[in-house]
Amino acid sequence: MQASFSDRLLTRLADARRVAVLTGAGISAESGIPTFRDPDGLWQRFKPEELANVNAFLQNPRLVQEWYRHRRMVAEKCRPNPGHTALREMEGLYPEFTLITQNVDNLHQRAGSSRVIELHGNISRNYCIGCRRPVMDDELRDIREDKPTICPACGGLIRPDVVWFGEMLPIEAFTEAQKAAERADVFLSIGTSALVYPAAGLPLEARKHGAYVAEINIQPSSIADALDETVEGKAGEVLPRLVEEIRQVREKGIHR
Ligand code: BJW
Repeated sequence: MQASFSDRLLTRLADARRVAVLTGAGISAESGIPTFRDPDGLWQRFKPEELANVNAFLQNPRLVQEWYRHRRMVAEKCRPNPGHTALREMEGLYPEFTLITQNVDNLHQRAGSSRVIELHGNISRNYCIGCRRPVMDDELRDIREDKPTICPACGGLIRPDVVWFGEMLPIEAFTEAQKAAERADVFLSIGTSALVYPAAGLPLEARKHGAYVAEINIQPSSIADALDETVEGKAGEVLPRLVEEIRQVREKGIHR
């Protein structure tokens, strides 16, 4: 069954000048990238405490590097889906449109979204924990199968440029995301379980500051009760229809 949009959501989106969007792993699920917490998600097979924190990395850098290398390869082979494309199109509908993502997979950028605020980093980048220098993939050619990858310049361990549990989010990115949430007329939270903070607090902040806040998810998230509405459905199906309907409402001047 196709999800339908409330009159309020369509009217608010048709009239809005400032729209902010937060995306999570669910938007990339239809591209073939597993989410974290769904039944077939990454955390069913690998525990976050084993792979997504700095102590795990220091204890077994080779395992963590290998896991991220594998995920990087998967992400590179996947393609943006109609959900990513619809958000790129949505950007053109508003004078102020802010796309905030928790995803590290680069798919919004590859879909052509012009500015993406990355809260949890990007799996395609690495840096050295010794000299903090960004390390490019082509510098990592001499990878030894049995040894952790180290910095060609200083010998420090190379880690993915992502945010693990217990680490601060990039301050500039988070500040921008907060500002966008506070200013938004409409805030959309898409494909996220809203379990991980501080990102999960953004829709709540937006609502506190007067935005109409809707989520798009295959099931209500952990914060659904605190939002204005949940549109149940797959992001890759719901978002293209939403963009189309916003255009129609505007063209016909129908404010239902
Ligand atoms: C579909 C769909 C389809 C499926 N269409 N939908 C306040 C309260 C409690 C705890 C804390 C708090 N503040 C901070 C914390 C601690 C912690 C935290 O939040 N813990 C909770 C888990 C309890 N947060 C942190 O540690 C953060 N740092 C921080 O706060 O710094 C300050 C500090 C410093 C020092 C000490 C203490 C504090 C950092 C969080 C970093 C998160 N990192 C990860 C890994 C990134 C790297 C990697 O990719 O490996 O980020 S964890 C993982 O979860 C990843 C994701 O970005 C993040 C969110 O997951 P997401 O995107 O929501 O995915 P899922 O799988 O959970 O959900 C998918 C959703 O999609 C589901 O709802 C589906 O239904 C839906 N879906 N298919 C639409 N087709």
